Amino acid sequence: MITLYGAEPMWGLSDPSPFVVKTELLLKMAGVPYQRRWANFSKAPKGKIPYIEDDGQIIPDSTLIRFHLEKKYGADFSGNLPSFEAGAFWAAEKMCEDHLYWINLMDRWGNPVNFERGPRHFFAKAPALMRPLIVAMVKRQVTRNMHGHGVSRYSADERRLLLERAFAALAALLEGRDFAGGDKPCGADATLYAFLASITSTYFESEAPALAARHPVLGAYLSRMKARFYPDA
Ligand SMILES: N[C@@H](CCC(=O)N[C@@H](CS)C(=O)NCC(=O)O)C(=O)O
Repeated sequence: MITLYGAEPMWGLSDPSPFVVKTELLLKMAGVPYQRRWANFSKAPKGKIPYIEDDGQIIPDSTLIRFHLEKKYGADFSGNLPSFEAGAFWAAEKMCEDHLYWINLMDRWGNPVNFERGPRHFFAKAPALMRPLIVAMVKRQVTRNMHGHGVSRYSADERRLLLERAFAALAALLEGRDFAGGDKPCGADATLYAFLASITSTYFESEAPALAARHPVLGAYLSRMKARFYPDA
């Protein structure tokens, strides 16, 4: 039994980390039994979540986990897409992970109301005396990361423009198909769903849900994926 390390369902999502949700979907698609546990960051080989434990082997990183499932379990996430589509969807996955993700992070950590509503709860189990220090330290690190990535150097208006383009790109790719994989989901769907569901969550104060709603194809896609993979949620 594979153990998937992340957090737990919260904010209307299966996990606050879209990378964990992506990995959970890959496990579901591969049909490999798994259980979920809270991560211990000090045991995460890359200091990030998700990581999995498979028969004593620890594998970090959602994409490396995908490769592991392909290699060890023969999972086929390709959807047999023609090479142009496969390339376009791979690029879209990376846009979700390395671009949309950061705008989403900015929404959650950079907006004080959202921070109180969401990320603040990550620290609930920290010792009360140390908690303010730990919160300040982690916030400083996340702020540094967002500056290093560059997302926080954009104004809110600039981020909105980027988001509009990203949603338009995803809508164009999904137009006329039920899933990235065509009539059945493929690996790209794990990523597209995870990051779209996260950034369009109405749990937080954000313009993203309204911007995404301009593309009905995105809402329909999210509903289809949810019905398929989280029918009880
Ligand atoms: N490339 C990694 C990215 C994972 C990632 O960024 N996870 C975030 C949570 S959403 C994390 O653990 N951040 C902690 C950190 O950056 O120190 C993957 O695909 O799994």
